[in-house]
Amino acid sequence: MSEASAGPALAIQNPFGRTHLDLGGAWRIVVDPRSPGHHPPLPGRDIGGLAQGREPRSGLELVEFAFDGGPTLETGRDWNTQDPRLFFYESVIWYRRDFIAAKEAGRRYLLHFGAVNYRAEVWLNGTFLGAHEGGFTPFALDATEALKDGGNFLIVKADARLDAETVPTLLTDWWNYGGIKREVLLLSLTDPHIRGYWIRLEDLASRRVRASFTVEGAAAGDEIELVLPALGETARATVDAGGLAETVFDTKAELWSPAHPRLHDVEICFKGETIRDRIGLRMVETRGADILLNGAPVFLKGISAHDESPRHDGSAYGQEDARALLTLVKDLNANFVRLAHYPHHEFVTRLADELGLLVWSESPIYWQIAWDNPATLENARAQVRAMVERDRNRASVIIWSVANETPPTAPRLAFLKTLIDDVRALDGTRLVSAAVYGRDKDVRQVVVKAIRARLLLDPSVGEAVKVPVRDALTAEGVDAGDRAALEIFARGPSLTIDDPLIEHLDVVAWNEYFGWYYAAQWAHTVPMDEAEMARMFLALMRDLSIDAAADKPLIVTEFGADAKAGVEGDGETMMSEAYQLRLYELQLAMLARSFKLRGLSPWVLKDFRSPLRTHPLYQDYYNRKGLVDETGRPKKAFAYLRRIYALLGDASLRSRAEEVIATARRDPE
Ligand code: GCB
Repeated sequence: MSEASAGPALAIQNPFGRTHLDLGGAWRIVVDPRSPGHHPPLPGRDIGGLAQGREPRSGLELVEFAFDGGPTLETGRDWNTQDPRLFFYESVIWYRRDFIAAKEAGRRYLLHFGAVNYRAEVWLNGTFLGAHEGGFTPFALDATEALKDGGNFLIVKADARLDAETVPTLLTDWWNYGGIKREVLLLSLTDPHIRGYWIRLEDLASRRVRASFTVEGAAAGDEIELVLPALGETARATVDAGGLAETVFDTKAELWSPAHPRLHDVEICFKGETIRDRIGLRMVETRGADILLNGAPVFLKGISAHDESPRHDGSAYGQEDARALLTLVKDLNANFVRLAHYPHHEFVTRLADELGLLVWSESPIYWQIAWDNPATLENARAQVRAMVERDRNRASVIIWSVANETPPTAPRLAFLKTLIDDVRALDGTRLVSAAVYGRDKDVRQVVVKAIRARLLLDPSVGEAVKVPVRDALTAEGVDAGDRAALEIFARGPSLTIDDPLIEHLDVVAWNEYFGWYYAAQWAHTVPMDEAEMARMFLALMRDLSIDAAADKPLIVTEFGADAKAGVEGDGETMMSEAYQLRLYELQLAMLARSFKLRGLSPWVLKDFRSPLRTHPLYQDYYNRKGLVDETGRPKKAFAYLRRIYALLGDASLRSRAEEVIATARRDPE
């Protein structure tokens, strides 16, 4: 098969639930910063490069690369944290694994990859099987032809290079961990076999369940059996000519919820083989500004988290890391976790099902993307599709998010609208969202106007400040002499999220940085230094309220402050735990005034690696907005949020506003 005609990279449902050979562990590698292995730099000569695993036939054949004698790396993990020389490495590494397979006639063999960041090309025994782009979602390549009964060699070129056209681009506030980061499994399947299935509650009152299957290979007329053994329920579906099968049945099964995360064992029987899974049944909808879970309003007490573990440096891997991360979330008394900014491992969403956590799952469409490039759109669509298809069976996942903090331009709207339509077509049973940053211009108009009005109304402020402030207001068309108008701006400013994208979302999600970035960002708009502006911002938060320009639920998906664990200070010392705590108190008091607020997921659970955070004393390549440090040690704000979430129980922040505010005041600094 030529490289151009290699088949599409289709994922397969529940790879661990299939007969498989685990190809994880140590693989031989070649670190290849300029990629000569693929295209030997000698014109007119082709010895097959690294991909073909070609050995020289005599001592007079020039070969300048080889796996043998070279180092190894563990797969299923990033490369950056396995060798200090690779910490900042963002280019190509070739991986090779030799293995023995027992190939049976009549079966189909797929190579499944949990995730390779960012681009993967795969050869089995010198045959090119296919390529995949996107560092956080699974793909599977057909290996039936190329696989040998006996010894095999598998070669993967992992390329972590990002650019302006990739998804995401090079500019992210997280580490671009490279490599074969998740599992590699050789799946042995019947022919035909079930590639995907989706079992979900369709009607709450009747407990009607719909189960859909996609079958690969000719199978029209064949029967699939779906069994819930504990309930003694069996449903049957017949495969049609297109390889699809569907069945609908009423069940006695109990519903899933955070309070009762009831999962049901299911068995899917086809061609003499059984796939086992554990499925929760629940309904999520919105009504006005409410999010309803199984018909009842739910308030999302959440936290955002990157896919890193408190157990070690680097990106998370394995069941233990998933447990460590979600244990911290449970310790916080949260019922909701925002898995930012890309799909985390399937272990995480499966464990969230078990633990009863509601999940926001997000695509890596982040900040600036090549909105006008059709290839970038196709890439984004494939990544979103893979995210949805992988986790459609997880009861925990209630929100698909298509993007984070993207600029409100027309090309971006068209791009994201395509993705939103895709998500709705793939899964009409969940809510669709995207985190917006509130248009800077509008935030600035409201808050800077309020601050200017406050300055003019304050008798202790001198004319040297007031004159330019008056001029600025006049230039914006505000009568700076109208005291009543100034009081309105100053006393109860209200900020309305009106990004045009929200019209297309089920849930409006807003990332805001009051008390952190905004004062530095807008200090130049008033004749004051940044510290004065920061104080005014903190004071303003006590009065500000937040709204959304739609009758939809609003959740604040980010706010936060960096704090280096153990750094002493007070409520006026940025980077200290005390400042972070103060910011959380002020934020919660502010958010408690919002009528539409139905949840929050502050930024962020744990300090995480970022190439943008270089301050040697406080950051050292960590974003320090974690409520716990990189080893999992809680900072002061962790205990505070934990107490608030306990206090809320099932109630909303607004309904307990007075107690929340009082708790903050009692809190020692
Ligand atoms: C944001 C981004 C997030 C950053 C965070 C920060 O708005 O969504 O990825 O890490 O701010 O710390 O600045």
